[in-house]
Amino acid sequence: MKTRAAVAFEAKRPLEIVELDLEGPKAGEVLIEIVATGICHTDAYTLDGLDSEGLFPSVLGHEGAGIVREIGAGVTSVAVGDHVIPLYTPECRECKSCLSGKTNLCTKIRATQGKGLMPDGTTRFSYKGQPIFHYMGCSTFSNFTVVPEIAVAKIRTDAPFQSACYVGCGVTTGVGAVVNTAKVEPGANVIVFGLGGIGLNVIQGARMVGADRIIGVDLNDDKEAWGKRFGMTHFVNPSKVDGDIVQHLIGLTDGGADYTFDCTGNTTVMRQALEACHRGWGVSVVIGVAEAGKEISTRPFQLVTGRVWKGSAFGGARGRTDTPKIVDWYMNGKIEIDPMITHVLTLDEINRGFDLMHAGESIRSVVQY
Ligand code: NAD
Ligand code: AHE
Ligand code: ZN
Repeated sequence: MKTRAAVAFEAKRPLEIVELDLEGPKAGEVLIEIVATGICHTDAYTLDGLDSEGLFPSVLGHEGAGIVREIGAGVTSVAVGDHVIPLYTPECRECKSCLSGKTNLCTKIRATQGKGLMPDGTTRFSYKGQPIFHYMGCSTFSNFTVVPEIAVAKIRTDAPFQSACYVGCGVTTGVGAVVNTAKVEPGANVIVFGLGGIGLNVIQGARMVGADRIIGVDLNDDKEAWGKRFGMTHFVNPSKVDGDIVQHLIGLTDGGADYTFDCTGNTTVMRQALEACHRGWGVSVVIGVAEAGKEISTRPFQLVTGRVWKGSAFGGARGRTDTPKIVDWYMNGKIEIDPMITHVLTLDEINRGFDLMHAGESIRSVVQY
């Protein structure tokens, strides 16, 4: 079949809207009509050539929602007509990682997914006879996409696609990092670095679990109002602090935060986030994705004295099990999504979504097909 898609032919070049050829689903695969997709900073990072796993030409996009249009042989967990979210973190429920109960990082198809291929080692997309790579196992910047069954979460049919797509990455990543990874408890002090599409979801997750002080840190003053809208109690712009930002934050939290979250991808900020944690028990969670070649560092004494440095992918959420529950939380009013969707674009306008993100003018842009 044919599908309209925004293709990343090369790094650092705008996406091109073209018609691709798409092979139907093979055994264990599902054809999804994507109805809406968000644009996450990770898509921009890959397009900018900063991802060591980045492949071109490819169809980017990993934050989508849509409808199952066809299933391959042997598919049993979803049916034609189901409303679904494609998952960049699948859940096979039989690999060592899934069975461990200790991680959401299913390993069943990670090797081929990282090479831009389906589990059988081939790609379903092509353009003028040349293969086009998949991206993060999702490729939601195409109106139709094929994904493995273990990477499909079935969601309720009354959830609007425009909001549900954000659960495919940003909402789950931010809220999940609070609930699953850090396990923030009521009354805790929290610092969130970077108040974009992820950081604001960390803030609303912290509010949901009853955190006390929720401090937001961002270089962009416009983010103060955004943070307050979702539960932030204090805002700090590091460029306006006299002296050391870490000491300033430690002063605001009576010796350091119980939990800090990096949502910037900047390795200097990651270090500040760790060092702004309370001696003895503070936990710092790295969510931001750093560019290829970057490394983090701190004095080991920071860890010897009880701070814990950890990371979170997809908010520690088990894709097929937890994603439908997060959609329920949204539908039941436990969390908000709609106000964060600042721009709704057509596929032809997708490059504007990247421009808005880089200019700090959007929280989430969503492409509606
Ligand atoms: P975004 O562009 O919407 O937001 C980033 C925010 O960080 C902006 O408000 C920006 O002003 C702020 N910022 C940038 N540099 C800063 C600095 N030095 N100090 C303070 N604030 C700074 O991006 P997003 O979509 O929210 O994504 C945030 C990060 O999370 C990215 O690195 C993205 O790749 C990553 N991410 C990780 C996961 C995961 O599973 N771990 C999932 C989604 C996104
Ligand atoms: N491919 C990069 C790392 C990219 C990365 O860390 N991706 C996150 C999701 S970001 C979503 O917006 C993730 O879940 N990683 C786990 C995984 O298995 O990819 C690199 O550095 O090579
Ligand atoms: Zn993402």
